[in-house]
Amino acid sequence: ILTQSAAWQAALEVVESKRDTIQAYWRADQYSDIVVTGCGSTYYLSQAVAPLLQKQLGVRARAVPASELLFFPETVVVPGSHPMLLAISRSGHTTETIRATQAFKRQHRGPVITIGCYPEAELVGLSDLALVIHEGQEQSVVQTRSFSAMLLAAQAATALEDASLFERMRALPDLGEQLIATYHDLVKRLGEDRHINRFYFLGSGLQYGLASEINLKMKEMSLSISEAFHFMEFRHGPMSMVNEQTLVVGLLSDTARDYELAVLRQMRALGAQTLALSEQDVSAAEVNQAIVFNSGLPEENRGVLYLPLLQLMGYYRARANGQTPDAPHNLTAVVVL
Ligand code: F1P
Repeated sequence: ILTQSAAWQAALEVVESKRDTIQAYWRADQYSDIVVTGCGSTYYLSQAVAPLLQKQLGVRARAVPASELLFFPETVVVPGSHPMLLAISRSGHTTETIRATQAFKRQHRGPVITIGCYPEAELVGLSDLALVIHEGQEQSVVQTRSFSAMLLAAQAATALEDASLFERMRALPDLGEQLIATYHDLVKRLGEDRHINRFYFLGSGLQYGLASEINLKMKEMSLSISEAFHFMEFRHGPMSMVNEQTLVVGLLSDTARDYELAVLRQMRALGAQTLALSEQDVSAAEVNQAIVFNSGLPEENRGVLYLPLLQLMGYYRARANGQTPDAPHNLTAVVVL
């Protein structure tokens, strides 16, 4: 978790080295829409990347778990359409992702782009274009630095049209390190607070997939009760679970920030502790705690900043519970059928 800025640097370099090829794919008129797929963490990454592609490229994009694409392709691909596939997998060996990609290639003529961390992976061999971030490799079963490096690759790839924006993204590795230095104690304290016994992670738009992934980190590392919701959806039922032993974490967007802060205020009034992650300052009257980025980057490009501190919170919670975060209950690094 603490070494991921090196992987972010590498992700930016990989994207830059393939600049022309990536832009050629984005401009291509050979596809009608984009299907984004993966399993587990990389499905949640797909949930973060699909809305980004749709927003930035102006083409319909949808995230589905690889198993759904494999077993129920007719619920994903519209007959007569010519989709492009973006398959994401840290290992490049997960069975559902491989089989879904093979089936996609048999059934459709659209290009296959992949994002991963292992150059020799089977998935790379199935790709027309592979973005491989070797530096994203990690020994832990749960995905942490691999996830953020692959997310950054996707965000950087959609920023290539705007040279000055891409340049500004080069500040992200340093910003990430500064954030960890500033807020490490805060997330350690929250993670170790045994008074808290349920965690909710709220994110909307581009942040929903990130909230889902951080919820998964908390679950797999520490076996805590943890769930992710869209901000406003939380008020339609799930908030019945809120009490004084709840931590509600909000990954604030740029566009719906006022509504999102209102949800956090409401949960605080119901007794929850609240933590906001935000580009701009948040007053202490709004939330109990805030992590402020001050990156100067729009949410389309700063997604990685939401991750390391919340991954750390899951790590400290796991340690406080007596678990080994690198060896989670019932899990293996690669799931093969
Ligand atoms: C997908 C994945 C991981 C999860 C676990 C099992 O792997 O579901 O997200 O943490 O290790 O595999 P991959 O296809 O991204 O390698």
